[in-house]
Parts: sequence; C-alpha cells; structure tokens
Amino acid sequence: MTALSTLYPAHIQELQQRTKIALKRENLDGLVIHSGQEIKAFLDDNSYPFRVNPHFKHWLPLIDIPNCWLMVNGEDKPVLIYYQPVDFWHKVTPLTDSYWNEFFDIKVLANATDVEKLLPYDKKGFAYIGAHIEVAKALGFDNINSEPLLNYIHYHRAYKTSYELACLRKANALAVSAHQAARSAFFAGESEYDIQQAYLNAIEFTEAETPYGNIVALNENASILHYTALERKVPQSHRSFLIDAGANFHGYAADITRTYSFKRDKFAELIARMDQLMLAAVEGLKPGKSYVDLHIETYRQVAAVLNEFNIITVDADTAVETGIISTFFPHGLGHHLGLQVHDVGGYMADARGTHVKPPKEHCFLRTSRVIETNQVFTIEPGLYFIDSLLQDLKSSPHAELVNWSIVDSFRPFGGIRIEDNIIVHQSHNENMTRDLELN
Ligand SMILES: [Mn+2]
Repeated sequence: MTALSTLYPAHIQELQQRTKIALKRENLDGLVIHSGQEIKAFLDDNSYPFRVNPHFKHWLPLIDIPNCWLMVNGEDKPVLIYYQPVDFWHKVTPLTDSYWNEFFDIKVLANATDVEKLLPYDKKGFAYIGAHIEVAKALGFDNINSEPLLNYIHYHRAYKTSYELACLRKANALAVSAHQAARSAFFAGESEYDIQQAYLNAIEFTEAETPYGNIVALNENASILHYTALERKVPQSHRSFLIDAGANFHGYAADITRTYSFKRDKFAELIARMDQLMLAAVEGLKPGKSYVDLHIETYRQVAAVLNEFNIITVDADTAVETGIISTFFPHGLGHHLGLQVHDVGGYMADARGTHVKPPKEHCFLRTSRVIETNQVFTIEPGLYFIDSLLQDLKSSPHAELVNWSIVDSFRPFGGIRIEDNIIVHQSHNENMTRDLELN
C-alpha cells in the first residue's frame, strides 16, 4: 500500500484547487477554518467529548485539538494556527514531526483568545467555517458558514482523493478487526456491554473515539434501528447479534454492520440470503447510475426474500405495489462515507447545491446523487421484525398479505442488517470491508 506521505501532496493540491475555485465564485480572499472549541455541559465545568470541525480535518489529520485555525486561499501555503497552551491541568499535545507539517506555515498559539492577532485584521473578504458563530461574530466575521460556499465544498467532498481512500481503507481495517473480536465475544455468550468492551479493546479505542455510537444488539434488540443502550446482563439465551460499529483513522470513518445467528437455524439461512442480496447490491454500484435506482432495485430484492421465506403470502411485485416491504425494510440502502459517517452532499445535483429529494416512498434514503468514480458508499440493506411497524401492518387492509406465524417465529431474532464500505472505481468496485475479511 502506498504510504500516506506519498499520497498527501496531491490531496493538499486538490483541496487548494477546490478552495481557489470556491473563493473565486464567492468573490472572497480566503477561508478561516476553526477546529472548534470545547463545549461545556450546562452549569458544569466538564466538556463533552471534542468533535473536530470536518472542514478542518479535511486538510490535516489533527482531530483532537480545539482552538486551532486554518487560513487558506488556494494559492499560498496554508497557515495553521496550532494551539499549544501552557497548561498543567490538561494534556497538551505537542506538535510532532509528520508528513503533513511541511505543507503548512505553522504558528503556535499559546492563549486561545490571542488568535485575533494571527487572523487577518480586516475580515472583509474572509469567510469563517466552523461551529462557533458567536466567536466568529466577536472576531468580526460577517461571512459565516455561507451556504453557497459550503455547497460547493460539500458537493466536491463526495470525490475522494487517493489519500482519503487510503485513510478509509485503514479505518476499515481497524473496524474489521474489532468486529472479529465482537463476533467471538457473542459466540462466547457475553453481554452487549462486554461485547462492546471486546470491540473497543481490540483496537484500543475509547467510546468517544468511534465515529458514532456503536449499535450492539442481542436478540429482539436487533429490531431497534438505532439501539445504543448496552445491556449489562447476559440474556437468558443468545439467539442473534446485530452489530453496527465503526472506527476512525485520521478523521475518516468506517461504518460496518454484521448480523449473526447463534445456531444454524432458519434465521441463519435468512442472514445468508441477505448477505447474498447485499453483495448483489454492491455489484449494482456503477458510475452513471442513480443511487436511488439501486435502492429501488434492492427494495424489490428484499420483497423476493420475504416471499422465498414465506414471510409474505404474495409475490415480490404485489409486495412492491402495496408497499408492505417498508414494514420490513424501513430505511435507505446506504449513504456517502468519509470525514463524517453520513457524509455530506448526498442530495446535491451540482456544485450549487441544487437539492434533489429522494422519492417520497423512499424519503429515508440519504443520497439521490448519480454514482461516480472515487465516491465512497455504504451498502446496507436490512430486514427487520419491528413490533410497532408490524402492528400497523396487522391492523391495515394488507394484513392478509403476511404470514403471521412465520413473522412471529422470527421476532425473537430482531432483524438483519449487513453493511460494507465500497469505493467506486472506473473499472470496478472495491469492497474495502469484504476484501479485509477474506485476507
Ligand atoms: Mn451506515
């Protein structure tokens, strides 16, 4: 694998180029990008875990230092204002030698409020990008997170540089090894909480370092789409396990889901079938095709599975026409992945940010874009037995289209989701997740 240091110069060059065009379009002289500030809990002196501004970490792999700033104009060497206080209360991160150092004119900031002296005196012509609007106003910025500017940047964020792809592969490698540890913990009969610890231990992550709250769900809990409680008790029996968990590398996210059955039972067969469906959907990712169409095709494939397993009493076409599939598959096929787990720009038709909504029957889908080379997506079809949605269906005129005794036999297993992370290349797709698992 090519070293990050080799790939990084072209990454910076690409960001410089995008910045130059964005500034020209918006008639601006430069961008001032804030890494962020610590946010304290109400009436408390404790801060929430720091989450860096994604616009900041796009430029360099500094993800844990507040009060840093970048000044970029697409032409000159970017200026990094690096926060390094004299502080005996907290750990101060010293600036270490790294491949990215030479690409910045680095100025050390010892006192966060002194940043004023290092920023442009006249703020006219400079746009602030960051979360702290009051800070930006106090510093004298008028142009704060302007929408046309962000639209341009967000639209282009979908096209990953080779450096970004390398970071995403590394994030996948971390997540895959953690998933393997979690799988072993499940088959060893551990609790959700202990499985989560096994996951984090495997890659030496704290909970705050994962890109999103892991979903670690045993049995019926697998039917709760965003289940993030971690039951401490070992359940009476282990039937099924759904884990949706990621990892971060240099600020880039992995987002992987696996589902297991404890025994070789009917639910295991259903998982194997969904895995096949999922890989077929991955094959469907092709430059020039709409992600919406791929979602709709997969939606129909889920209907076929429901029919094969006698969960429904009608064929796939009828299931599609009546819309009963959304009881079992109530979310989108996937999303863009990158600096953010649900990466930005999914609904943009162009660099102006022209918003294209997905069809209203598929309103949960997080992207309506045409698939293109160097984009990175998750593919994550699901099939669940969700009590509240099943209840609605049961009391609807479509109730007779469902084989309720079969549904009841699957309820104790919760549901299935299988999610891989894919790079679309011109000639083929690269399934980062699966490639690693096979190694
Ligand atoms: Mn996902």
